[in-house]
Amino acid sequence: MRLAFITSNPGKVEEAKKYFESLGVEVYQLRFSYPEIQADTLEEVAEYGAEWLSGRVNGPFFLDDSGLFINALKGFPGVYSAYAYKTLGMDGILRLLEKERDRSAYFKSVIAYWDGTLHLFTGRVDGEIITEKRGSNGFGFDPVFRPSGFDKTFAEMTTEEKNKISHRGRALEAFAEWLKENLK
Ligand code: ITT
Repeated sequence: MRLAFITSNPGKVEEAKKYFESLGVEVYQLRFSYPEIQADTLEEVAEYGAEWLSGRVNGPFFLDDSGLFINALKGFPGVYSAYAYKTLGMDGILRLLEKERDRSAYFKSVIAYWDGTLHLFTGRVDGEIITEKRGSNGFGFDPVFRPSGFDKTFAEMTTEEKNKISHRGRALEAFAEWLKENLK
């Protein structure tokens, strides 16, 4: 089986490819820009994007909308993570947290799969924003996020290690379980 992943982010594709490799499913990147609406939740953004694409893309596809939610910043950047990454960057986020004692945060990922109807799968991982960047793997905010119970940041992990515990890995797991059940 081949699955189209609609995204502009090669880092996300790498993770999904690695995850599905062992299950015999081939994931490929399809670049097709779609509107990311301003909304309060990742679910709404993912749902709108998938519905919009459904009339324009042939065959089944999935997309992933994700974000970093920092508790001391009341959940910011959250749904604005891509924008915050481009504008503030990791250094800007570290500066915002300079005087904060509570550095807890979580990543959340929502996968929307379209096969004629819409299916949503979510995953979350808790952790903290460390005080300086560490590691060079992964993408986005990985160098400043250390998942709870681990000494390494996501950027110090291999894709396989990150996939086992990450928000996206968990959403992919739920998606894969569903596929196994429904494609019998
Ligand atoms: P597409 O929308 O084209 O898929 P994107 O990078 O713009 O790609 P999002 O709109 O979902 O993706 O934005 C999420 C942002 O949150 C992303 O740009 C990263 O900065 C950050 N992010 C999401 N998942 C992450 C992860 O696993 N590790 C590090 N940063 C992540």
